[in-house]
Amino acid sequence: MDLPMFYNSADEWQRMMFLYNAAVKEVNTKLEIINNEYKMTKQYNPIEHLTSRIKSIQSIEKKMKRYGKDLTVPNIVKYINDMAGIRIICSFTSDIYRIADILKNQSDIRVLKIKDYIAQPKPNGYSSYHMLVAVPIFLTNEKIETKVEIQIRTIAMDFWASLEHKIYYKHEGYATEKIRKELADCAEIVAYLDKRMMAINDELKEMNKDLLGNYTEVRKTQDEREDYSVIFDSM
Ligand code: 0O2
Repeated sequence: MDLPMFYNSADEWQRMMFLYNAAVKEVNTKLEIINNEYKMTKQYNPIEHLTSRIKSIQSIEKKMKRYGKDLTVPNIVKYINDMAGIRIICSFTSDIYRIADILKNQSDIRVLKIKDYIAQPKPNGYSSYHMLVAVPIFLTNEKIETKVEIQIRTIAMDFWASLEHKIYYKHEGYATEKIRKELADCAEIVAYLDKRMMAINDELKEMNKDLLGNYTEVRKTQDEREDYSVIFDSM
């Protein structure tokens, strides 16, 4: 009789954590490559910074309780989508969709779910782009698709979310109606700020394009001059 590869829950737990850690590494590497390519080819980095984490046991317990499920490894794998989480912070909203599209187009990434809380913010004002993806983890003898939740947001959205997380999201019922209202107002300001910053950035890009256009013209005439000088010298 074949022995199951992982025959008790401690081993199952260890294997699960190993896979989620590997998945975070895989996606982090992909993102680093994308950002470096942008830096090399466009002198621009769409990713301001990124953080990653494996969900804490307290957070897992809380979520499983909320879902009314027993705390078992198969249940965690099945019901908790954000065991492996990566948060990407961008300067502009356009970068968010750019990064999301690049990831979606990678052949080894399978998109399982998209939640666009930017197009449709949550009633409390929460705004962020969530992608649930499966990435293949290649082991010695098998390939295991592992889920990673990728949250992509601007610096301003992140500022709002981390404050809201601290004062309300984790302690439902704790915040007063006034605080809730204040937060919703701030979320609107954040959305407005992001729009204005992106408009400034678009304007700068247009100006740069014009400048670069002129620069290319100057280079061309200089290059032509240099070419002539080579011809003249050799005559
Ligand atoms: P923590 O502490 O960040 O880990 P689903 O994935 O569809 O089964 P879930 O998990 O509710 O259901 O998915 P969703 O809506 O994508 O939210 C997942 C994560 O997004 C949360 O993880 C938060 O990190 C963040 N998030 C969602 N809504 C809010 C919000 O209103 N405010 C803030 N600040 N963050 C939010 P966790 O596990 O809930 O928390």
